[in-house]
Amino acid sequence: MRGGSSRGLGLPATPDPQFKADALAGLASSIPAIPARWLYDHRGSELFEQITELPSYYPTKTEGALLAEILPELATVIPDGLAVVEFGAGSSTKTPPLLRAIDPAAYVPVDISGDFLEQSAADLRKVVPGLAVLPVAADFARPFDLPATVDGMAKLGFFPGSTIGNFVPRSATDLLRHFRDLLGTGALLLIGMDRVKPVERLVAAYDEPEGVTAAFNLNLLDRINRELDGTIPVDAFAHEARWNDILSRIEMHLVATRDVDFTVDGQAFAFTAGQSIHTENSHKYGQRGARVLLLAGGWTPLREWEAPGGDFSLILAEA
Ligand code: AVI
Repeated sequence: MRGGSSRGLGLPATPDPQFKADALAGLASSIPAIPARWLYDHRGSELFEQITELPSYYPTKTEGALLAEILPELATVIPDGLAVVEFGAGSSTKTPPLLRAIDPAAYVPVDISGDFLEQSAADLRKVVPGLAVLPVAADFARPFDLPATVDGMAKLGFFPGSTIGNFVPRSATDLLRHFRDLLGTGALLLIGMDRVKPVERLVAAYDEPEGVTAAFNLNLLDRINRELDGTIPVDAFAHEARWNDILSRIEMHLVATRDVDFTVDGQAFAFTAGQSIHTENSHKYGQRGARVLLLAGGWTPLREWEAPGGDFSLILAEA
């Protein structure tokens, strides 16, 4: 769930009002929780890129290898000359091979982070000459318009990385419906979904010895201190990755290691040792569950490709 705003050192002139509202309400809640989109300031986005390279974080590498393997087949099932719309494009490295294989007329990367977007659009124009690259700086989960140039073109939505897993199922179906409304009836969607697997592997992917995921999670507290005038003693919180079996998801938490008092934007908070702030969900799907989620979101699965051992899947669906 890439999102939020990244802004340099010190207090920004105007803190993001939604970040402030989410952080204050989330910390005051009886079950403290802050939406995962706020993990992705500039530092958080850098740390996430590092996470994707970690040996135990399998999703990015597994999906990349699977995509490379199925490109020739994808090229036969996806028509040429359509507009590819990538949701949360970031600094995606998966896209150039896909674009070369399916030969679209236009590519529309959509990302909230203007920095990443402009850089990757410029890189892409060099590696796929002749392709119309039409970046859109927007939060893909909220309403936005596609560039007029792609009006009338058939569309392929591309939503890799298992980012759908960062939405609770009800929001995930809303998001899929929003993609359907945006892309239109008859559009295609290629989506990456992470699968349920042994708990030890799941937890190891989100709490590794290198400590990068811990830094990614704890950066949220630094961000609150920096942008919302907080006094949170960051060293009094520890990263924890928990498997929630009934909800089929990895949860990231920041757990207080001692009793702490702090303020955020002048508001006082007290946490007791062991109390946690829930910061992210990463849902994992079984084969049938993934298909049902797509159907509930208005997409009919057409083809599915599985990584070895059923670790990850790429599904092509039609609106
Ligand atoms: C972006 N998203 C798919 C990642 C995931 O696996 O849920 C975010 C992440 N959080 C911790 N590690 C990776």
